[in-house]
Amino acid sequence: MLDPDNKYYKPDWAPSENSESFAVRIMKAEEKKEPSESHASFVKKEYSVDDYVQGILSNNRTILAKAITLIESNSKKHFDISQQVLNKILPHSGKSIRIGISGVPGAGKSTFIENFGLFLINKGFKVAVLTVDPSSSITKGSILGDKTRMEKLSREQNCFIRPSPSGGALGGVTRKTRETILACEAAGYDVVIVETVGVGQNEIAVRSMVDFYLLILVAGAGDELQGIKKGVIEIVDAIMINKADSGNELKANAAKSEYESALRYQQPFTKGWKPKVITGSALFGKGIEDIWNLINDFINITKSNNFFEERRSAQRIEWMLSLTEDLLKIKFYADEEVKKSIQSFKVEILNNSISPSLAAESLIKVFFKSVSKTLS
Ligand SMILES: Nc1nc2c(ncn2[C@@H]2O[C@H](COP(=O)(O)OP(=O)(O)OP(=O)(O)O)[C@@H](O)[C@H]2O)c(=O)[nH]1
Ligand SMILES: [Mg+2]
Repeated sequence: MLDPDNKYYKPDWAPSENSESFAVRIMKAEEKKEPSESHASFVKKEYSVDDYVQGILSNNRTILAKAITLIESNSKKHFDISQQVLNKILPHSGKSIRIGISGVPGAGKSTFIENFGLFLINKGFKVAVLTVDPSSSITKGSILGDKTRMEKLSREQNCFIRPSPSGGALGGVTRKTRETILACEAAGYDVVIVETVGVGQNEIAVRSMVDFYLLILVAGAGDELQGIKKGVIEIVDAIMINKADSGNELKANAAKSEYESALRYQQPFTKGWKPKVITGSALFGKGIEDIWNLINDFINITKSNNFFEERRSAQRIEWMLSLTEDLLKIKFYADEEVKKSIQSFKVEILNNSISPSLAAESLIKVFFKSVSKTLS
């Protein structure tokens, strides 16, 4: 039988006899399907604040992802909704272990996170991975696209992977990542990993939102500090010398000793904890368990000396202050009176008829006056 599934039919003009040998067949068109109820509601539905809150708390991944999209949005309306959602989920956040991971491009961060994440999932944990691309404000995130591949991990039900988009409005990537951490925690993720490429400023930002900070380096990549600013070594809790495999073990061990002695002479960043250096191979799964044991020791020590909570509290306060600064800046530059004055001061400065300091002070006065007018 030519067409057991009845998928094809003969055209009207086909000869009625000898039909099996006639070469032309027409495939039946698929019946047009209406979008299913759930699909339609996914596309169209506007969720209320409570829908978001309930969805997040019950770990509905679709709603969690949509809530993060709101957090990431630069629109004022989305920002307002996301803040209401965050306020409601705040009491349910904070229960995860937050781990920051930095390292130069190609050090093996993603490979490590994939194997480490799978290791944690096997232990029964739920893992969220947020990847921060510092260059995204310049490249609009294009670099990240093909660098976030953690294929095996992303297929796991108990894993949630989310790249952070470019900066934009208030607080930029930092605000978005911090708030995304809170949403993931409220959804029940036990370990939240924040990956960032090491280019200086970002390590400090990531350090300010995590409990444990791991730097991944590779031995024998020329300069021992590999473009990692020296200051970064001062904020680490552990360094993993990666790619200690395929004949690279000796170099890795030498690098380990070097970093150990560098760390010996510096003030530990975390009270009661001496930063550790280990060698490993993210690709072959070496050192994964060591890092997890180390993190557990770290959590035990910092919880028993209270530093864990102290640091989290300090991070929250610091966060409020830095947002206030950002907010002031945004409002300042958006003020019409300020905009006009900046233009006229520019001319005066170029004419040397006012000093930059005096102009700056005057601008602040213009701003305050304008604000008090709008308030009265
Ligand atoms: N031999 C060896 N290769 C590794 C190891 N870890 C990662 N690699 C390889 O190094 C390359 C870069 O690894 P990634 O995990 O993408 O590195 P990354 O630090 O996330 O890189 P960026 O996201 O670009 O900053 C890939 O080809 C990996 O297969 C390792 O332990 N040993
Ligand atoms: Mg990566």
